[in-house]
Amino acid sequence: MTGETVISADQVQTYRDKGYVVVEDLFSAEDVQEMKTALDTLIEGARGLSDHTNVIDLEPSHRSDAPRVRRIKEPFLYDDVFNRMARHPRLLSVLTALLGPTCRMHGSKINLKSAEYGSPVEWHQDWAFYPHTNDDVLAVGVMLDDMTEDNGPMLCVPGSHKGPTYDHHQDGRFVGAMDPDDCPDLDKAEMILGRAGACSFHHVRAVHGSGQNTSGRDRRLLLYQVAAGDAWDLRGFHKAGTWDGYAKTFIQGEPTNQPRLVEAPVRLPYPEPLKGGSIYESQSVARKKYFGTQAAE
Ligand SMILES: O=C(O)CCC(=O)C(=O)O
Repeated sequence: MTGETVISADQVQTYRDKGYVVVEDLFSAEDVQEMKTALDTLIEGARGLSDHTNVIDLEPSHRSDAPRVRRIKEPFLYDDVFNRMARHPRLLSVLTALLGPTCRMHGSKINLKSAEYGSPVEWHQDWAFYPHTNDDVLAVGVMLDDMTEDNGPMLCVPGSHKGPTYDHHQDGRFVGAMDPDDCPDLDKAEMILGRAGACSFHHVRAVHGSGQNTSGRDRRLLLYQVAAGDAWDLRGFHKAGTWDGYAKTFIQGEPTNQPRLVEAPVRLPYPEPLKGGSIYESQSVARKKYFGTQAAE
């Protein structure tokens, strides 16, 4: 630990009240460049692909000779820089303030949201995907580019983390998106903005989404899903497989077999989605869309 204060008491209160907060300059320009270089290498794997893989999720307008990537899945498995950055002392200092001294990273992804065509993400709550025994669970959004008003910034509904868990099902199957008419407060959503190197922290129950990027500038966002060490995934070990695999997901502190339980409204993401692989694929079959999509050239 550096011992320095990375997040102020006011910012912690903002997170508690609104369900999200942005911390500027969490990563240095050198850190961001290192992550972008690793990302460029991962993206090269899309050339020649005709379908999504376990690593790469493709934009609808992708062509094998003109690759367009929507998401890199679990980047920390493929380049150690994403592991190191998840354990960066400045990030751990913020996670300690928001979640406590014991935390585990249970997932990670990079949403590319490329200039001119980067796909929208429909309104949802992460809690609908991975409910836990308590809701000290959040997503860190590491801004690899400036996130501005016009490049498809993340939008969050203030206070929604204290509200209901919305239905993310359609025709009895999990679809990974809410019916936008169910939430009366979408018009109160705020843009999550910041410079490259800033991080957003959004609560697992916060209602959020983002529009298409029709601007001329990329909006690459690395997301780390982090849970307090005593928050147990209600789906069980899930990807971790075994206790040893689970223990390896801890980025600070040690695992416990005595999870903390709190009262919170839960809906499980079952029956499984008709289309799996990524949130984009699951949401693609949702009939009611909120965010428009312009056909990409
Ligand atoms: O990239 C975004 O704007 C939204 C991210 C998100 O909510 C997700 O990928 O689950």
